[in-house]
Amino acid sequence: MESHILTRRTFMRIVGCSAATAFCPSLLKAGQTRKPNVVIIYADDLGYGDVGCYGATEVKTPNIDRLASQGLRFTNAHSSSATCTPSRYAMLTGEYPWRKRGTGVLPGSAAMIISPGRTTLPSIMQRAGYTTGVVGKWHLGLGDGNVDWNGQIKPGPLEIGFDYCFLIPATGDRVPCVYVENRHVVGLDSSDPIQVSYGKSIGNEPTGKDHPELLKMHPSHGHNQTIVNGISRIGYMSGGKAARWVDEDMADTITDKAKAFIEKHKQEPFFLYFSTHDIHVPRVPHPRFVGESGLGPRGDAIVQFDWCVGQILETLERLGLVEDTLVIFTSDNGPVVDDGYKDQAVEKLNGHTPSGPLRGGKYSAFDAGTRIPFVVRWPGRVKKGTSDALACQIDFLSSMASLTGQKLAAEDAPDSINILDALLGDSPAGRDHLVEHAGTLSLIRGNWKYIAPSRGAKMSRMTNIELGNDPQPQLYDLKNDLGEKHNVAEDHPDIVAEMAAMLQKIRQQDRSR
Ligand code: NG6
Ligand code: CA
Repeated sequence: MESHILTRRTFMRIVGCSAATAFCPSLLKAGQTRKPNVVIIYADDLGYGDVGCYGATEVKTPNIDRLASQGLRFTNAHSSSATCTPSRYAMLTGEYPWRKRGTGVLPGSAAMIISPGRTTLPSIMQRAGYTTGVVGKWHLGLGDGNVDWNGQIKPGPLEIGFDYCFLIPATGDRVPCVYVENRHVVGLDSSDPIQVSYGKSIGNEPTGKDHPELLKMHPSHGHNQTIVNGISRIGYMSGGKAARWVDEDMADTITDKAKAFIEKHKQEPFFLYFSTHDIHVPRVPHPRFVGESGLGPRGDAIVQFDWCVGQILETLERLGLVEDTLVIFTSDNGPVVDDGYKDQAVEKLNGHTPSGPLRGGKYSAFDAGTRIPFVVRWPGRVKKGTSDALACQIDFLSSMASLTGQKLAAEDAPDSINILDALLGDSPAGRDHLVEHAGTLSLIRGNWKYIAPSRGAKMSRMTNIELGNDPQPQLYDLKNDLGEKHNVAEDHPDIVAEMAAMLQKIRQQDRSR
């Protein structure tokens, strides 16, 4: 005889939750079931066309492709900016970066630009009972403006909601070239103190400018200051010799730390922001990846990054956490080929198209600047397939608040929209509109993209990227012209006026949520 009593499993299925593990705050009392862990795998400068599941054929990314085949792949998802610091600022605060001065690409000596005490993505996860960690590239500043790398480094991630951090303080190409774990430089010998300068030269170590014969990789633009590990960087540093990183080991080092964090917190809900150095410059993969792609160091860095993704996925599998973990894979901004080192990226492209079908790249107002690979996997809960929903990393904060059953205060996360239904695949619709940031601002709404007039250079001579600047307004129909080849502003003055006014209004108000 068939029972009329619903088993918990059946009930969960009917209400749209996966069996045994799902967390439905609106349906279940706190503590009744386990919340999903959340892991954000955040690549650096990885383009829309750089991975197999987005059409790359010249470079193989089996782990990312596997993740995509098990999850939901977004075709219209964006970072908030076409460079790193502003994108990350937006992702962690839920605020458009252009609202705040000082959120541009930061030097390694910058103060932290997220004020302690404000609501952040990690702080809301902490509030929901998660153990929170960030491993990898930070680039949001550390300290209060006069950081002493030899003492306690504060404020930093631990002051804005992370319980643990293991950091590349700024970028791989910026000093200081050391790791920071929680509040201290790792492996520092106190008799060899670190000094850092972004102004005058400091110490007496050779620079790339004066001693190019010491370099194993030469700069193509900038990057000619202190030499660390045979590579000259942006900025000067002296001391800290024992603590300096070895670029070739960086992916292994941070992946081990990310795995250890997962392992350590496997019993509790955890939130991990795993922020890789790959595929940013300098591209110096471990020798075991050298030559693997046939595309030179840039392609090899993609292969290495894919390996890192595989390591995280295998760790979740080994610990039996796959069904309990929502994994998001994405990138902080679009692709660049020559970003300042002579690493054969241009010469060895071999037909590979980092931007895929999109125009522009990193730094650009065209869509390749900010439309990035974006996959969400949570087996049993996130519907598998493809989503065209308009999504942005700035929305993680509101969406994770919703996932964990929290209400945000009115002043929190001013531009973060709750798109949880889209992220889970329950709804084909994401945000209504999105403001994008590069040299100028753009507004995406439906099929239309409006790029506000700007006087900047049309083309970057350093990176050879079209920046999207134009003194005339630009309007593109992304549905029929994804590659933004035909500016139809003159054909649709009414739409241009409407979108310009809307952008102006969003700029004037201090919030859009
Ligand atoms: C640029 C650097 C580039 C990269 C970028 C930041 C030069 C000439 N170029 O200024 O190499 O570091 O800043 O990249 O120095 S990001 O992904 O962190 O935003
Ligand atoms: Ca970046």
